[in-house]
Amino acid sequence: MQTQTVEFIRPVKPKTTPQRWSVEAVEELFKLPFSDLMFRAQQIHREHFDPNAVQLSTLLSIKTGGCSEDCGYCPQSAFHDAGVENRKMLEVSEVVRAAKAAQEAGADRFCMGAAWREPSKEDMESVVEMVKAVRGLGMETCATLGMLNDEQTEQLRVAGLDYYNHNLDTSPEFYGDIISTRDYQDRLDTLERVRKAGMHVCSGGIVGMGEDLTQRAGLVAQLANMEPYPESVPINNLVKVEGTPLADTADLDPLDFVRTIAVARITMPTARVRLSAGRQQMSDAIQALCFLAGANSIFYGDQLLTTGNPDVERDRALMDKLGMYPFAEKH
Ligand code: SAM
Ligand code: DTB
Ligand code: SF4
Repeated sequence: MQTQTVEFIRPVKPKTTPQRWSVEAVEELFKLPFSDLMFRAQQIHREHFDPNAVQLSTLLSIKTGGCSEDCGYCPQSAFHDAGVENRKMLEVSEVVRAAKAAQEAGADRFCMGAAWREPSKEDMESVVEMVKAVRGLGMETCATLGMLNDEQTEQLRVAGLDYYNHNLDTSPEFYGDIISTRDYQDRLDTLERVRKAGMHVCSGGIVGMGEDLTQRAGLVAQLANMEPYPESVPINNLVKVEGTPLADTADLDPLDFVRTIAVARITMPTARVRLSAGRQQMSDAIQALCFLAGANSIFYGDQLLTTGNPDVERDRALMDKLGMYPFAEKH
């Protein structure tokens, strides 16, 4: 791995590394002076990663809309009228075509997302074929399909799934304000099954949903205290979609988003922290601060699931401007 650590900012290991992060300790990190927080995050980032390399994941919605869950942020919930057209599952050939295009554009991971509470037996048959085919292209595979049982995690592992994305989304205390059709424990149970099956865990959350600082810290503490913590941690800024209950939520101060990235980096030093949804609405300057705070992964390609993302040209220009490069091209 290429390291570019300069002597005078060589990371200093804290004398006592907390094994478990209390919500209070995470909240204290959030309250640090901005420069001190960024400095700590940079130290830890450089201890574990090439600070100029960014991992690129492309998303594809393999089944869109009509979801039976009532997540307040999500345009794909059947409870809301966000104008998303319900579509049946894509054919395997369509998924492979999209994965090849993503690979040619420089993505190294391909994430297949479905608007399901959980996949059915028939759904799993198609998903298994998709995972095998994308893996066959030499890409890392990721899927996000809702809740899984033991049989399904095993099927995905055998098919060659590298990562399973299942977000905790917010703190246990705020969860009920956002979702009523499932419990926090349901999410934790699926994550445990994914881990037990031997796949990498991708789990993060959304900020800017009206949570207070303690609740934001509560999400990070939950993630950081998982044993082990997730290999991949997507931090999403709420994309406000007309027709969803959260459409009129007050804007999060962009610097508070940057702080969340920094706190995730400090509490989960070896995780890939992904600057996820919300980049289209973000300035280059804020994105640069997110990279400085320890983000080292992005969604790459002009579409998230149902909403937009910066196009490849804008992201390539941003990487060039910052002297950054795709992780897979240099490593
Ligand atoms: N249905 C599956 C599930 O909920 O796990 C997989 C797809 S779901 C769309 C994946 C994740 O997208 C959610 O957990 C949430 O974190 C994120 N997401 C959905 N709508 C969003 C929005 N409007 N803004 C930011 N993130 C969002
Ligand atoms: C994640 O944490 N964010 C992605 C991915 N995992 C599946 C999804 C973002 C969705 C944003 C709203 C949309 O495009 O529908
Ligand atoms: Fe369904 Fe996932 Fe959207 Fe919730 S976040 S409504 S489970 S697609």
